[in-house]
Amino acid sequence: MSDALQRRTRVTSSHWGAFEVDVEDDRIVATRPFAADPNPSAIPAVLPAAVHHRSRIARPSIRRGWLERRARGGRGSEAFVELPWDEALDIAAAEIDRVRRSHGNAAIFGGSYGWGSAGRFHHAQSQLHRFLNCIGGYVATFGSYSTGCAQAIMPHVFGEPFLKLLYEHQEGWQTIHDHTETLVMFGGINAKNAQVSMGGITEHETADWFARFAAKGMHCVNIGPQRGDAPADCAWMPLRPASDTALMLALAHVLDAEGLIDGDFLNRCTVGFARFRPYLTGEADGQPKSPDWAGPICGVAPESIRALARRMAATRTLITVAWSLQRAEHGEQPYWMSAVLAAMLGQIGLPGGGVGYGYGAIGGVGKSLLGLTGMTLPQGTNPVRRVIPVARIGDMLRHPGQPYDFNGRRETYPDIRLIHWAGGNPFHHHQDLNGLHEAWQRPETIIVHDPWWTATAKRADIVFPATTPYEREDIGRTNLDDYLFHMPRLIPPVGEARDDYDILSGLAARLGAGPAFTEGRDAAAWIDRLYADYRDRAALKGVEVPDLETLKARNWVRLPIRSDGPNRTLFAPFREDPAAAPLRTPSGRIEIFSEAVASFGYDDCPGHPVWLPPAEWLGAATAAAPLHLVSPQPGDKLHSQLESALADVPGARPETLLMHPDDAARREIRTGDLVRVFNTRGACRARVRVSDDILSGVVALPTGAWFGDPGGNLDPHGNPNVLTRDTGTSRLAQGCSAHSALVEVSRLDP
Ligand SMILES: Nc1nc2c(c(=O)[nH]1)N[C@H]1C(S)=C(S)[C@@H](COP(=O)(O)OP(=O)(O)OC[C@H]3O[C@@H](n4cnc5c(=O)[nH]c(N)nc54)[C@H](O)[C@@H]3O)O[C@H]1N2
Ligand SMILES: Nc1nc2c(c(=O)[nH]1)N[C@H]1C(S)=C(S)[C@@H](COP(=O)(O)OP(=O)(O)OC[C@H]3O[C@@H](n4cnc5c(=O)[nH]c(N)nc54)[C@H](O)[C@@H]3O)O[C@H]1N2
Ligand SMILES: [Mo]
Repeated sequence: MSDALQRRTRVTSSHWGAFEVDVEDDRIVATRPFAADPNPSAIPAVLPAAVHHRSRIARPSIRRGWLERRARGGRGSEAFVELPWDEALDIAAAEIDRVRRSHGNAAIFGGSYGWGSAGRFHHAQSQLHRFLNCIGGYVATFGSYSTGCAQAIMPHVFGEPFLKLLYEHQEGWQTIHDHTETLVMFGGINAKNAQVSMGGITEHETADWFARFAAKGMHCVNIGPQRGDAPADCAWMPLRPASDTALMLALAHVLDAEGLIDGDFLNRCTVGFARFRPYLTGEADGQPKSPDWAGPICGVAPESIRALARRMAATRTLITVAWSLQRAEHGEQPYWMSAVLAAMLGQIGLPGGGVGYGYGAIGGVGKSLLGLTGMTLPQGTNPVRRVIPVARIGDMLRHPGQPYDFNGRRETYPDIRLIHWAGGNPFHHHQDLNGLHEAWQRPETIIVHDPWWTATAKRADIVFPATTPYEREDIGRTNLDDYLFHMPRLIPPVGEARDDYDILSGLAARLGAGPAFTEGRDAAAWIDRLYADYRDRAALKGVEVPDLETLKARNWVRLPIRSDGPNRTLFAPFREDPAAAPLRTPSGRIEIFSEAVASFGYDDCPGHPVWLPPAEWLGAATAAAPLHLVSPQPGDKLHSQLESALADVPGARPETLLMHPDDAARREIRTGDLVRVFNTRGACRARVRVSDDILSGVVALPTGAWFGDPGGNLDPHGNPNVLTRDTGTSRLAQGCSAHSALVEVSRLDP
């Protein structure tokens, strides 16, 4: 700390970690790793170029057709007119007012999903939600693209909100290191993804833990389509995407057939095994879910399944499940089934045993920290009580007033006239972007704040240039990390950019909600208030946090909130005495069969986990679309952020498509070749890397390239979401199904 003080190092924090920043003449000129980070991410290297990039939005801009005639068509193709701030704010406020008066606030969509800034106060989505609540409310969203499916199904199984399960109750790395003998990783545990954590991650430690696991001789198995999803010294069991549930059922079948089930645990701590077992054995439908059955579905030898099941029963085993498995059609099933499999093994509640979700998905999972809450902008209450599942936005725009199912309820889509988005990029993150582009033409008005001319900003009517975190002061902290940052304002706003807070204050004032929104505070006064609240809460937990002036002088501090020793084990008290420490499920126990889920009557999510093939996977491959596309997170950035500057690196775009040598040879494709990746929904370019690190029949194209041309044309940059299917995971969860798509690939002549 004193070191940082003497060097006057200017450090800032971000979703991909802390880093040092050099500033000269009001420009960011270089970034360097943060000294205390054992494995710093390379993502910030491109930041100086991105912050000052020509793709920054310079001034408030309004689409010409909308400005002149309120024309709806033309989003994404028409030119913009730049206006002075006051004029643009007047126009936007008048339009918001018109819509709320003539159609009510339920005609305003403010879900605004996305990973805007890591700073606590200038969190764009929180700012927007507070603003919209102050002016009468908005249509909100449930869940995330990350874990929306799990957020709906897992409370039926474990009785806890999924995020609480994730962040407050999972085994720490130290406990895993000390107790786990077999680590079975569905979808791997990916150091590339662990670079990132929402709100920040200062010490990147996932890779080091795996080195220690290897040194200890822990048996680690990565089950999935890509070898690279886990560190190189882990065993790899290649598996066809979307077939995990079949494999888990077969493992369960072996446990059952060979007498390896923990009957005492099932009796004491679960309900419904007797209703599930006839399905497992085949008594119910004539099909035993045996390794011989699962083998061809999964592309795994039945003998390997038997061997793994026996090892899992004989050793302390932790099953981990990547979030990607539920970002797929029927993603409910592998999540539920993983809990059933762990229950049958009977190690839930023992240190280093049971099941965990999302290790490696973000770097914060697995860190054992004392949770310190607070420092979130109060959002008020939303008078409009309408919420759609977050990934159903395209469906909502296409089907106003139409019914849909969600988690046991029959709901109706609102009729959206105005969309207001800050801190997200739906034309990066949503599925079937050509379909979204069509649906996006329907609302009367679209308002977007972003620092850059993203594909979403280009498809808006009113565009407000937002500052980046480097152009404003903030506090960086998350309860998944043990550091606290003062994020200094490093440079003045680029162009005429304003903070989201200032933009929304300007709109609120014009809509008669100025005092309600600002409470008379400027940004600095809000930061003071949020910080003081955080300090008070920390003090209640016995943690001393420096005052704000001290933090400003120091730039950052490490908080004494690590609990690296043996930590509390998920479900240990429940395991000990389920009657005394019941779960919050209807039965108080883990639900292998859920009466609640069964009562919904959904054939795509019945009362216990089942194997359900998705519409698109290798088992349904066709001559026109024979390859399964997975679209993982990119290793060199966060989603679509910093993309404009990365795309300037020679040879960086289009994105790289990973392809197996057999699939490449059949198509006369070699490493470095440009290809067309296509299906009936769209097409994009990509550059191929041929490698046997991917299962034959599967191709991987990371997300994050900016979406170029709409329509059936060729997206030039390689955005996989021109190919993905816009469908809910099931009627129960309605989550994002990004990983369920079939495609074909052909060589493009140079
Ligand atoms: N095919 C496929 N698609 C996927 C996924 C997948 O696995 N496969 N994964 C999904 C998942 S899990 C996620 S989380 C989403 C991510 O999707 P998004 O979160 O929408 O992606 P980002 O690129 O992070 O978008 C953040 C936007 O906020 C802007 N921004 C940054 N700071 C600020 C600020 O201070 N103010 C304002 N106004 N704007 C700011 C950035 O410039 C950027 O445009 O993608 C989803 N899409
Ligand atoms: N560097 C970087 N890190 C990130 C992000 C980023 O943009 N950049 N985004 C962050 C966000 S928002 C999120 S939500 C997390 C996402 O974390 P995850 O959901 O865990 O990550 P993905 O990269 O989507 O997928 C991980 C791997 O799952 C495998 N997979 C796909 N389908 C299946 C399947 O059916 N079965 C099995 N067994 N495996 C399958 C693929 O091979 C893929 O590489 O990552 C976070 N981390
Ligand atoms: Mo995510």
